[in-house]
Amino acid sequence: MNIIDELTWRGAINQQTDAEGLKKLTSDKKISLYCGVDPTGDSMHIGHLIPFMMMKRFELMGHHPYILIGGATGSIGDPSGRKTERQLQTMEKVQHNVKALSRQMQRLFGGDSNVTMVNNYDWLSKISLLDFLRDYGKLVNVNTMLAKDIVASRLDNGISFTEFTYQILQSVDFLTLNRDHNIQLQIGGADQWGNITAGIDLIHKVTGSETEVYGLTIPLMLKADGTKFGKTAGGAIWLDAEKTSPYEFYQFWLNQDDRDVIRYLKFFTFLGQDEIAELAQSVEDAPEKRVAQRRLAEEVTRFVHGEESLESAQHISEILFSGDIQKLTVTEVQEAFEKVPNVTIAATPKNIVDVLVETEIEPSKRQAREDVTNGAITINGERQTDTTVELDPAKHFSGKFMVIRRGKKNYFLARVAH
Ligand code: 629
Repeated sequence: MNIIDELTWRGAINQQTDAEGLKKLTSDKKISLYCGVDPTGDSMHIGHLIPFMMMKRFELMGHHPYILIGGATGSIGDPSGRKTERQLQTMEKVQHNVKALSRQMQRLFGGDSNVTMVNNYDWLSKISLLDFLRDYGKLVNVNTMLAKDIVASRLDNGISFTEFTYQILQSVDFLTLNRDHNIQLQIGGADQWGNITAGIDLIHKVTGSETEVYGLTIPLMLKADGTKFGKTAGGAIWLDAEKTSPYEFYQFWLNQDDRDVIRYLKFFTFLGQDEIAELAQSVEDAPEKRVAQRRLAEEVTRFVHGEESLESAQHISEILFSGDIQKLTVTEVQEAFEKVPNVTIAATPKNIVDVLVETEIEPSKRQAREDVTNGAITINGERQTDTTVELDPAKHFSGKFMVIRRGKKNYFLARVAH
């Protein structure tokens, strides 16, 4: 199958500068292509994953992807998708983020694959202001720049000259990569259309209109319920395990709506057409089994965090479902209850009612006694109905934690003070 057919059935194509030409080119030969990311943070989130997963698909079909880290553009800031001017980051911060992102990219898409990483600081930082204005500025028309959606939408509130210039920088990248590495295609999310087409214009002006270069964008990921994709109450879903634990990451995918899960399988996994068709059938026939969601969560978690973290995320999920908390390891307890309210308790044994009141899990002794008697309180997975029981924090989880549950769902992680 041709890569463009592959992307088409995945629903991954939004716009192309020349659909017929690109299909022919990619059928005739193996090409080099690129997609960039700016170091605005020290980790990517799942939204970033989309174009890079698509690049990986090009690679699987023998093409050569280049990942560009925007050490230079990241110090300017892309106005795309933003209503207001960005705050400049310090150069130190940019460099720190370049390192962190490069490491993350290398782990996800590097290894022994045929992917090349480049940093546009290597060439953009060397251009003098006069050269910039003479070699490139002279070739771009301000009227055309103003007409780009991104810029046009900012004219009411204003846009600085710095951000306005961003599209020229990204254009110089495409030109440089085309010249030096024969890169013929740039891909990106739908918000990158203006920057990508600006690059193609510049290449044609500098090297001649016969230079064969293409642009392709991927649709913005939407959710069936109209809320923003990739965001939860707790914020973005990050690829860095320190920011979003593998367990939380796994749960995020597991909890997707039946109406969305198949689209996500097409975007975020390498499963083929037949397998995804079977999973689509399972959503139709037995949605309550959530086979598709489980497969999605498994595939994406394995890709981003590796087999071991996947297994631990699955283990935590099973145990929380069964309620058999004591089977969790100390590190699993931390991961499982990272986002629940934390309280502190003393290391010495203490009466259950006192613990509940002192930790403010219960507002009063009366309420605490009532909840214990009614069986609403479990300690480390064991229901406690005796209001005179002494709780010994040393008993489980190496004396580090005690997991307290009130009612069906309210978990508290009690950290034992030492
Ligand atoms: C220099 C910089 C280039 C080519 C691209 C770039 C970065 C680009 C950008 N991309 C977004 C980002 O960095 O801002 N100007 O956060 C982001 N991208 C992935 C997808 C995107 C896009 O990294 O393209 O659409 C998100 O899905 O917003 O020579």
